[in-house]
Amino acid sequence: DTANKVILCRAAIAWRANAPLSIELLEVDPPKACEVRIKILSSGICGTDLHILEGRNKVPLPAVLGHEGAGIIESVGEGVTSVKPGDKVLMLPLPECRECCFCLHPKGNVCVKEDVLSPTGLMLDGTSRFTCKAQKIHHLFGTSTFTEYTVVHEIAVVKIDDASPMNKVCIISCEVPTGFGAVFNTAKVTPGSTCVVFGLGGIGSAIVMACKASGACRIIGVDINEKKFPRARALGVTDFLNPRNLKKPVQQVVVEMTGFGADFAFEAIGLIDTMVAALESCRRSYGVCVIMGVAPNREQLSFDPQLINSGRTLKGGFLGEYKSRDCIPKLVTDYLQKKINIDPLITHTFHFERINNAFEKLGKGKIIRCVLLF
Ligand code: CXF
Ligand code: ZN
Repeated sequence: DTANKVILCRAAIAWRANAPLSIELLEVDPPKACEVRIKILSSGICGTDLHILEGRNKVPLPAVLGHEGAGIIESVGEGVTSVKPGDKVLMLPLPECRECCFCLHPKGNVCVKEDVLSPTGLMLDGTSRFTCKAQKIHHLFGTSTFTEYTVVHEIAVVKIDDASPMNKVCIISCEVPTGFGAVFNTAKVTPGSTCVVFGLGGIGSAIVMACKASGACRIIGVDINEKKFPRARALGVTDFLNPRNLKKPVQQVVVEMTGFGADFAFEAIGLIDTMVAALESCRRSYGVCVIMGVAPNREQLSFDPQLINSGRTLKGGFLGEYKSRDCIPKLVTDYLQKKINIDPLITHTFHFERINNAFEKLGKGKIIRCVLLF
């Protein structure tokens, strides 16, 4: 029985950016009031984790990274009512307190208790539950999944169906809602439309699948890595553009291919230039551009305001604008009932201990989405 005791387990610690993670023994404190401790069974590696490790997006370090996790509740702190030990759960990088103005708004999902916009790497009481080598270790986005055990707030965890395959559903913590929600909730892609997707990684792949499911008749995929093209074609991409092989800017080519531009454009990379290219790729009057990539810290987006004056809409939204606790269990049941398919979104599976290997391959574009198994 481990309840109320410190758990000593293996975790991948990011001591600093631009260095491999180190697998260390981590002390994980018991959950305080309104918190839960989880035994992690699987975790996806998201592009955001890579961007943090590369130092492109800053969070407080040292930290346990990872924000796509599936596991089982080990113990709960005082006052926890929505989950109990033994429950299968997903961890949520955006919490849902159900009390703040954003949670109470019918469309809001960026809860005031989030730790994404200006990350502190701490629990809501300003402390950490992780210690390694007598040093306090930070959390990430209130999740931290690259560890055998983690502690999260009750508002950042949700029970999922007992029949959930735990080696797969972890990607429903971020990749799946981010990609599907960009299409279904933010853009609202319509049948017969033309879409362009910048970046054919994990999020871009999910966007392509959702565009196809929405009845888009043409899906233009843009990526500088041509090795991603055959797989993207199988998911629904009809036309490919490698900007490095073009004599003109890619947005100009998209406009020429489509007459006036795409109906819907998606940016799933996180670069300023591709954000502007996506906006310029969509048509005037009613084109919608959705930015899902997260730009490097402190960079500014600038573009000709006439793009907006002439009727384009520029949008974005964390986690595909899904309210996390309300909607993520439903995505899991939709998967179990075969209403949505997520299997093609997992390209590799690695044992947790091989996490550095997975990051190295992800950095080189050799992996789309890897699931770590514990
Ligand atoms: C992150 C950052 C914003 C909240 C969800 C997780 N998005 C994509 O990786
Ligand atoms: Zn993510």
